Amino acid sequence: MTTLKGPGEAKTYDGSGLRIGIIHARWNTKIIDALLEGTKKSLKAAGVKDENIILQSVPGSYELPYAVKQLHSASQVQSSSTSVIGAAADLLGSVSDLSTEPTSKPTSSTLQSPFDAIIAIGVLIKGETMHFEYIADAVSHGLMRVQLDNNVPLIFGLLTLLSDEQGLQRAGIGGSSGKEGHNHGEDWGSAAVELGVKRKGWL
Ligand code: DLZ
Repeated sequence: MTTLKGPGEAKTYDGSGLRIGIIHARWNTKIIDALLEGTKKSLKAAGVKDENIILQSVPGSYELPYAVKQLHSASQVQSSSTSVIGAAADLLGSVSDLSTEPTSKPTSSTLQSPFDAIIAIGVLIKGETMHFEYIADAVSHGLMRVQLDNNVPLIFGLLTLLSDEQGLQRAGIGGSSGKEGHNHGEDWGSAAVELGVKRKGWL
């Protein structure tokens, strides 16, 4: 059934040749974890190999733009290297998730960046002060800037919510059953694959 909201019917894209970075904040962990599950599920359903899904975390959403920028910087440090992912790990600190060398060889489209697309995931929940507004605005602009500066698709996985329940619903774990709502992570995974594949065609 076609719904009013959502990305609409999309073709299935083959993600088997893609390398996808996921950077997520850890604030509001229960919602983040469910969103991550949904994201990885749709990446894998599209054929993205486990070893080509590179996961990294930062404390809060405010740190997302910097972390994404650092991942791209790895390519400038080590552009013709066989270990751009290793360079990304060095720049972000030593994290085991980032130390795995991807199995697929870089293509012409990935020579500029170790990734075909990056997904930035954060959950901001409004409190009693203006903190939420400032962070939501800064992170949104920061992520758009880093996307355009690096010419690599960046999927906007930042939820800006007025209540905890809104977040649980958008992660598919809402209501008294803990199963209500739609997991937006699944849409972000599909968007990353579509944009990663299309980017190769646009280059
Ligand atoms: C400080 C803070 C607050 C109050 N709320 C959130 C939130 O709802 N979601 C989120 O991702 N991060 C939050 N943070 C942390 C900031 O994003 C950031 O990590 C700190 O201000 C340190 O820079």
